[in-house]
Amino acid sequence: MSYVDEVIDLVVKQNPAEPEFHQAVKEVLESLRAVVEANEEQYRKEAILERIVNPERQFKFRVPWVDDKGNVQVNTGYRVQFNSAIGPYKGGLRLHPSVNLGIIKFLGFEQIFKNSLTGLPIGGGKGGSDFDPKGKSDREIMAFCQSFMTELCKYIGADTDVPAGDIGTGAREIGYMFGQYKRIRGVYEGVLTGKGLSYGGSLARTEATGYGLLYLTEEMLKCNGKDIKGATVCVSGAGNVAIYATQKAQELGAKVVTVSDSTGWIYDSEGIDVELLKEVKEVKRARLTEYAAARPSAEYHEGRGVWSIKCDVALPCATQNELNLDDAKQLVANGCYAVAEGANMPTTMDATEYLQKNGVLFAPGKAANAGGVATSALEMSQNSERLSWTFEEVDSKLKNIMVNIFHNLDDAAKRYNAEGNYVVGANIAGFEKVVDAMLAQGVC
Ligand code: NDP
Ligand code: 2IT
Repeated sequence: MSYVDEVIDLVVKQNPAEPEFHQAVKEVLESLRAVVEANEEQYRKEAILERIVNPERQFKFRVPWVDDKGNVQVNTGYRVQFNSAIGPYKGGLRLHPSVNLGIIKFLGFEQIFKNSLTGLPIGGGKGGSDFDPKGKSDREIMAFCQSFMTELCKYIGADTDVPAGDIGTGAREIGYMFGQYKRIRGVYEGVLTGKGLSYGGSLARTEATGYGLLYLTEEMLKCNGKDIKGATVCVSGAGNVAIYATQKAQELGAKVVTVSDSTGWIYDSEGIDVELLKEVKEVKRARLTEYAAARPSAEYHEGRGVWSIKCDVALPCATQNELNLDDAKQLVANGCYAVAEGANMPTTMDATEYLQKNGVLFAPGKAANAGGVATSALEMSQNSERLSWTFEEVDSKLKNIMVNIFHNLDDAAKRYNAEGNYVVGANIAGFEKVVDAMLAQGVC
């Protein structure tokens, strides 16, 4: 059996009931076959693959907090410190009822390669909790965040592990967590990114994931003889990534006709009104029905259905496995020619293969959504030098990073005879740097 297959089997055996983690490992290792075969003897001897699929450390902890009725609620918190070969652990905190160890491990594993692709010195980590922020008062959110950080603060630090936002964790939650860290540890340092601008946050971090997605998509289209200008785009999600992806797509001359949330989706024939979407989602924290109520050109539909709308470019920006084989067939039948993942692993493996086989340009999340974490690393730099850069400075660095990422994947795919396969390119380019650092640092 090949080394890759042996390690995939081992991961499935050693991590039962963690299907998303298995999926992420399979996707990465399948892409690395050619590299692993070329270095098999050394990698086996050094147990490179066994090491890379095992987190360096993982924490699971109790998070008790008091709700508005005076009752104690208990959630579970996680932080997985996956790989520190190229820098301190870096990655977001997800607050969603679906969170479990397997979800955090899949996200942490992806983060290793994503962070490597940014070209910046950040290792891979991820955390979160099964806490559901929906319907909670501000005081309840604060109570949860303070309790969560009371435990998490023992394991993180500006040079150790620097968490940030993800699903359910935005500026409000980061603020409460930062305050609690400072209070317990007594240090004012860049221990979290995505902070508010008044206490060490970076301009353009809020926009960075969505903007970065469009910078990479624009470059991918350009290099394949297409143009984002004039394209019809379907976006899923209506959170941080989806909102700023929509905004940048429209700035670049595309028309975004859909967004979605966990209960339904919008088709807006006139193009999504981003200011209205921000008002509904960022300010009121309301459902998309409110968007439809305020906008005559918008239709609201219950359930899922974004990928049934005819488009040139599809940008899944909500959550994992939200674009399946049937959706991929529909996109291809409707003439879609590019898919770029704003979310982490939103496309199932069979859907990805179908899209690629049918000539659809496919940019995987670990490359396409790397603008968020890259700008987090720029926030860390600003915190270290105790300076703040202008919006234009951060945004132009972000754009350069995304264009470079695209060319790195493109080159890596070509080097291994997989031209145009950006999944293979991203995994190889991300892996090479991490492995080089791991080998240099000896057995650790
Ligand atoms: P938000 O919490 O801001 O928004 C998430 C959006 O996706 C919401 O519209 C939410 O609907 C929807 N959603 C979440 N879970 C589900 C689900 N199970 N089924 C259907 N819809 C769902 O998160 P972000 O925008 O920050 O994150 C979106 C994706 O992008 C995630 O995969 C995240 O890991 C990834 N990502 C985020 C980065 C960042 O910087 N924030 C960086 C890189 C990747 P509702 O409003 O109903 O909850
Ligand atoms: O998935 C991701 O890359 C994020 N949620 C952002 C992580 C970060 O540290 O900014």
